Amino acid sequence: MAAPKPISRLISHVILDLDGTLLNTDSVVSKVVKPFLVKNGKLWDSKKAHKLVGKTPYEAAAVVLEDYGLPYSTEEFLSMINPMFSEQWCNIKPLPGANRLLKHLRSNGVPTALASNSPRSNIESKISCHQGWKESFSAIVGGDEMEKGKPSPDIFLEAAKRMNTTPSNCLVIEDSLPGVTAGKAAGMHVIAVPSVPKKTAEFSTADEVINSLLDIRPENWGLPPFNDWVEGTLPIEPYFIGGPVIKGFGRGSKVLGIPTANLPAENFSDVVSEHTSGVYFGWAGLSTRGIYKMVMSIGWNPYFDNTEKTVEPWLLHDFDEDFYGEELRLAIVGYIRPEANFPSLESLIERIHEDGRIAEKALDLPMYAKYKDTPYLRDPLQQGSTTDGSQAELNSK
Ligand code: ADP
Ligand code: RBF
Ligand code: MG
Repeated sequence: MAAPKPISRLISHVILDLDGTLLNTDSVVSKVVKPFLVKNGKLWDSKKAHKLVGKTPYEAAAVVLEDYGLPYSTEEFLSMINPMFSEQWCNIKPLPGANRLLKHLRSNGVPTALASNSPRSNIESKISCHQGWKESFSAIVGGDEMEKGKPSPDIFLEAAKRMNTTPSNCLVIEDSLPGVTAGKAAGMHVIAVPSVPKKTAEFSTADEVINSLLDIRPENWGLPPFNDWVEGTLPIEPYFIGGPVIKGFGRGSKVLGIPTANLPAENFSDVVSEHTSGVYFGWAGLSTRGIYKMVMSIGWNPYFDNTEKTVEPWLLHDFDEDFYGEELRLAIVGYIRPEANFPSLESLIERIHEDGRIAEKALDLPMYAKYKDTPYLRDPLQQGSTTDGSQAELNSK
């Protein structure tokens, strides 16, 4: 990740975007638009979805109509689709790190505003589904309150005004290009958290580009640091995935000397897409062998520039043989760092070994060690994947 540019950091106020920054709205967009298209004899193309990021609902609707050649006016289309969206507001999940960030800003008394291209009433509905969110914002500005939405700076300028501060004191956190453009045009500091993978180069106007909210370092901006990192690791809400070990790219052992037991990501694509790419660790259960410490990457392996998001667990144990086809269960309990590119293969290998040492040590801490006994890891009969521990325990009974 690019280091923040050296600028004077006198940040006292934070302004957050909502959709794609705090909330995983994209998953609901496809849930609503997909069936609508099917009804109209069209097929949803997930590769076109990125075009909707950062747009006002009106602009996004116009793009869909044009892309799929639908015979409606933008107004007609919106009036048909808006009720379907309203039903989904509370199904939109917070992105990884969103709750943590809001809690942190709130408990440290950092005034925080929400500035979104969405209409004010939609914003209110969406945030009302999440405990503590409404109280986290000292100002909320919606797209319908201003003449021009992002990329115009107006929404951000208004947010600063309502917090009684000046733009140069404000740090904007945004996932979209129009949002980053708006923040810079407002004279603010901007962190980009692109929600479209592998497009970081387009965000060069931002002061910093990070992979997910988990990677924010508030102290870089003169704000109070997070204090939940433990020995180079960040505890996460554990999640559980598993399946038969499949063939990967055939380069883990050969090219890196680090075998990774690949899992079929399509079996739990919802779980994998919900979690940001990065290096994580936890426990691995192999049905006939036992439970082992594990460190893994989830993502596109920037060094190799893969086109598919893969799950690559390295079990921290020397095995005498391969175990393709065997059932592998993972309990993922903590985060180490974002995926990165490296100047050389040697530096990538060195970094992965460092990740291994961090995981090895951290997993002895009681807060992580306790998950070694999760029944899900041991039970060879339990199929599929779950996202939370209680469910995993229920299923394995
Ligand atoms: P592939 O590209 O097919 O995943 P790798 O070179 O990454 O091939 O090797 C992974 C395979 O090596 C695993 O599927 C597993 O059968 C075996 N293996 C042996 N030791 C380990 C280990 N410590 N961690 C992960 N996989 C291991
Ligand atoms: N690949 C990258 O391109 N960048 C990374 O930062 C990265 N980190 C990894 C961390 C761990 C703990 C492991 C096990 C793998 C990592 N890899 C990373 C993935 C590696 O490139 C992948 O396992 C091989 O490409 C094998 O397919
Ligand atoms: Mg592999």
